[in-house]
Amino acid sequence: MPQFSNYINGQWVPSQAGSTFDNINPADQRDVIGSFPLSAAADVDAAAQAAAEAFTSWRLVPAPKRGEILRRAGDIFERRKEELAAIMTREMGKTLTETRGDIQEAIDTAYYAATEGRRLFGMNAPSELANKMNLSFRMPIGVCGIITAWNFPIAVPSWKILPALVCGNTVVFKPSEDAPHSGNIFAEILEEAGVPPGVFNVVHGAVDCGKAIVDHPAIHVVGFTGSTATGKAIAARCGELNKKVSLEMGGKNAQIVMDDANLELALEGVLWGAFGTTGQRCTATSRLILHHAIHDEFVDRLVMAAAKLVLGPGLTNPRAQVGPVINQRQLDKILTYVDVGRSEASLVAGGSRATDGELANGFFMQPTIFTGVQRTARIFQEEIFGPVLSVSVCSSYDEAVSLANDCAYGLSSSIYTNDVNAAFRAVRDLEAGITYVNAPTIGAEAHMPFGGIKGTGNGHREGGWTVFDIFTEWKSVYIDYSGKLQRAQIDN
Ligand code: UN1
Repeated sequence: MPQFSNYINGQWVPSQAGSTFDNINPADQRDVIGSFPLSAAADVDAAAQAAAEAFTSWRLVPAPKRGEILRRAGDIFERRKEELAAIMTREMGKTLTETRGDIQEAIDTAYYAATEGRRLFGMNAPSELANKMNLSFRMPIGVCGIITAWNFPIAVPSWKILPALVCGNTVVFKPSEDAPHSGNIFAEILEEAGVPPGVFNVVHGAVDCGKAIVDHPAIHVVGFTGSTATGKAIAARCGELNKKVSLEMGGKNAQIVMDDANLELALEGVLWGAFGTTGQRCTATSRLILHHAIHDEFVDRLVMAAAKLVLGPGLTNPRAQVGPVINQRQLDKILTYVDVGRSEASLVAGGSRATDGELANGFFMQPTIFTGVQRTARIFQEEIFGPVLSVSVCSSYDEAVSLANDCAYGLSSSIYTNDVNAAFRAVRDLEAGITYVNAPTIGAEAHMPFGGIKGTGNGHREGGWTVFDIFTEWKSVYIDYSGKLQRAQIDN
């Protein structure tokens, strides 16, 4: 079986204790991709020390030069796209079309970060005193600890790592233990692009490894994507340690369909939003709020269309639209929620594991739909992270928005309507970091702010121009060219 390594200070090394974990293909458990280091605090320490040492020189490389390296990384992601898409599909299950899209987000992010090397704009302001100049600059912070989930193994790390690097920071990255191979390819690509040893490090492992990253005194910023429970624990610890932390956590995203909507479009949208990526996106559509006038017809069409979705292994079945869920634990969790749903609402599609033919050895789950879901139901309120859609009925715009907002999360949201007034009101009223009009809840673009409110985030936004606020600190600079002591404010 192939043995994979950590990437520390430009070297491929095993964990110091020699412990490992296996990475398996969720579409076929018999297919073991390889064993990866189960790293502990000592490994994180080696990576953090290398990153701290590398920071002393990387921060001095002009930002446009750092940007050039990231542009080359974008080119290499492009060149290795097909190979990397296959690696990603094999280890985490989504279809090749989707893993190509995942890499495309990294390419877009790399090119954006590359050009940001020539911006990273500071600001200036007039001084209140004569012959004095006030400037402000974005400064790198130091070593960033990046901890991510398995569902976007290249895109989501790229949203954090590439902006962090262009700002002059160095990185210790812990990929998800369900998608570690993609993390190693990330390192190979950055190395080939010219990122110097120690600037980017990969440490594989599980909870202990993540905790060691959060705790390490040389790591000053933590960027996390994953569950709300883990994110809150990280935030609490970062509070104690006074570290900057950016969190992207759960979602329970609603698509509203009003009675005047283009139903064909809304149907396509919800199929993609709810069952694309097997429902395993933080932006996935997990609630559908239907106006009562179109409810029955829409549900009929949705149930028929969901039954036609082709489940299959993305690597070997080019017709596959819905891959497996990530692992046994997640499959069990989804099935438990289906049981909960049966007691709360009506199951109208799916509800079971799928095991026919080529699905027999994978963690496949039928696209599942519940109707009559009340706002108090657990399947209305709690993130399931699988191909399970909860349908609720509303009788007005106000009720639709009240249902959509009656939730602990606030990542993405969507409304299908042809009423321009309702569309604009929804943009104003939906409590979420992202609102789509006549488009599904998934599909954020890399150059726009990405993140959520309420239980989803802690006030930061990745993507676009806003991510640079996470990975820099402002420095204010005063230059006095009067040749005398000038006192500010009340000192005068
Ligand atoms: C995620 O699920 O963590 O907007 C990210 C989207 C994708 C990113 C999802 N571009 O659906």
